[in-house]
Amino acid sequence: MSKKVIITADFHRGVPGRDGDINYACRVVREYAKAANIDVVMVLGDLFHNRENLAINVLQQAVDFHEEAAQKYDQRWITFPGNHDMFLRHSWQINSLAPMRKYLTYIEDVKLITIEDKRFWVLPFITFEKSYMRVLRRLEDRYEDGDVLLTHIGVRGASLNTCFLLKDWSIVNFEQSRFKKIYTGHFHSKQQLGDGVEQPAVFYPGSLIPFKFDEGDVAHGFYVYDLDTGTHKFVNLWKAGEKFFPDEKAPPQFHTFLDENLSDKTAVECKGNIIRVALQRQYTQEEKRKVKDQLIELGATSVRWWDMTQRLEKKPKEVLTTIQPHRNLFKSWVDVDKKGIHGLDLAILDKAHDDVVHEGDELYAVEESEV
Ligand SMILES: [Mn+2]
Repeated sequence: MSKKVIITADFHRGVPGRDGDINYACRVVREYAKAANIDVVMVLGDLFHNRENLAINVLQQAVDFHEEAAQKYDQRWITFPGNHDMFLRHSWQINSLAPMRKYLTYIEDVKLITIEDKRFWVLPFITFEKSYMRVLRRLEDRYEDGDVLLTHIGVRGASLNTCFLLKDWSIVNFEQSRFKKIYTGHFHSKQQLGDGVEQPAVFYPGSLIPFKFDEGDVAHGFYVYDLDTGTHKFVNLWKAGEKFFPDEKAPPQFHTFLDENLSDKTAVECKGNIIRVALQRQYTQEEKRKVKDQLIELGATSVRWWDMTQRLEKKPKEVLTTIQPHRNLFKSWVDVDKKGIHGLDLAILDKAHDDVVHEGDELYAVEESEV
């Protein structure tokens, strides 16, 4: 049997409201590796989400996970800084991976690693694209036939998101590169650039799970790379998850449905997922309610609206970096109503509280603008 490694990226531990989903996804990778006798997992940057601070629960969950992967599963997880792991824009010196170094192999600089005679160059994220290209050229002086590059960068021509298929304007490209195969993190939708014959092939495994509609409607998962053949296959996270954790709730997919296609939708696309409906005309509240009921009936966990009649450029909404969890939004009302004379129904208020907080968590989880 030939030797394999897993190549994955962009876990973004710490995205608000998604701790459970991210950990589920990581556990799927770990379980898959165990079942397939794979003992090396390479994470192409952005293990953590927040550049400035790391919540204690997020750090502990990551430590627990990787300690277990190392000790109980005997797996070696290797990672290096993506832009989200870097505290400083132009240095790898301070980053969120350093505290993890006892639990995973953390590569803090440009480095060559060899696994079973296969050579992988690691090139962490570099903010200035010109600098990135300079470092790449220098690194290529030491290129040997068959070397593979592992990195974290936005490559020219790659798709920033699935909804608009906007192309990246970056100057970073591998058209003249000596590397034939490049695996990179950063963009969250799985994609390939270049055919690997005429031009080098660049592969994005994509984020383990989607975090917003821009990353929805496409498969998410990881690559299983064969060290002997130099080829890989893609493993769909939800399919693998179903196999290893059949009783657990999987992370939601983000789907965008065009209003005219709603009648074709079934539970297969809706169940457990977050749905956005693109509206091509004005809808009454009553009509929206009916659409929402239909989708909820099919198992959607949340329904959003996207007004296509006003597709003007909107300013991106301000991104909040810290969100305080609310224990009870309506507590102050109840506190004031000491004698219970206003007929406040605690059960209804608690339900309302849960709905509002859930909605908020999802909204802010999907509006982080930095990739
Ligand atoms: Mn990134």
